[in-house]
Amino acid sequence: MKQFLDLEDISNIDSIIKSAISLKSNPFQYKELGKNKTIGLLFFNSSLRTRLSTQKAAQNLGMDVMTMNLNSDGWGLEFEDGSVMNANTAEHIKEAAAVISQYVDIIALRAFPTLTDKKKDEEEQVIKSFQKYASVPVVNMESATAHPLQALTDAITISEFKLKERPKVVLTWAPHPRALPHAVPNSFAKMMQMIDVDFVITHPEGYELNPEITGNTPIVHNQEEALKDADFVYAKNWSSYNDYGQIKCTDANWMVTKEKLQAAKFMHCLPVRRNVIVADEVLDSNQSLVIQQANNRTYAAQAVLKGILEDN
Ligand code: SN0
Repeated sequence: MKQFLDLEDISNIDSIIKSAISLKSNPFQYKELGKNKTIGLLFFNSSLRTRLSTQKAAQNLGMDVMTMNLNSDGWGLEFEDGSVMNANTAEHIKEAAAVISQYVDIIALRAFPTLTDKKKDEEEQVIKSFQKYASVPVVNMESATAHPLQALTDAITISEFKLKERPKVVLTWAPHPRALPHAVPNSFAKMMQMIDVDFVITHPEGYELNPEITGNTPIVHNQEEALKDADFVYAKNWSSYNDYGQIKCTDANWMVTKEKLQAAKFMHCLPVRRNVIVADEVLDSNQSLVIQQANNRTYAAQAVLKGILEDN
């Protein structure tokens, strides 16, 4: 694997899932692979799982890790070409990416969307600029429109817990007090179309995701109907895509409850707002997979970093 900007960088989904599961059973088998190599984890936004699991994944491969919160600790970065930098930005991405590339062998990056400027968010300016001006591979730790490490984690988790060859997986929108990105549902929807599952999306009207991403996936506006006979229910809030970044629905009836879940397993990428997205009774039951899912973040990242170390 040359880089990991999005799911398209995975050449064989089954083999990377197998690789992650093998790493999970024997995490230190490639401890020599990353010896004397360094990964730089660069964050423009908050993180708990991504930061710790990617660090752990790199350490399991014998790598050294440097982490920096670019927003709070770095210079204000300029991304526009040719700009006259006489305002708030002190350093251009051209220098920053070239300099960081001399200190690390892999750059991993988190940069959330503005949720106000759709065109800019879809251009993926931050991660694309790092890719353009860095001389080392770039890994996406959640960009404006994609969270491929989470989606790989989710595919691993479904393959571990499925009880039938082709389980029914439902992605349900759920309420949230803040406007959230589309990255997680985008990547989850893309991934579910790459593996063998019966995939359905349910959300209130006005919450259609980018149709280029959802493709032929059935979209059902009646949540109860969508959840019928589900094996896995994946809850996630996202803001409106068409009315970009707006909150169109606050209907608490979209929260996932035990009654709605029936026999299905519950999944969420975390962090999750209890009793807003999902009821305590679900998270506190053995139908919830959220903790096991978070554990798989390490092995998804480790499989990706192993692939990058091997091919660079
Ligand atoms: C992020 C998101 O993309 O939805 C990260 C998920 C991995 N989630 C949030 O920003 C939630 C923040 C909140 O206030 O609950």
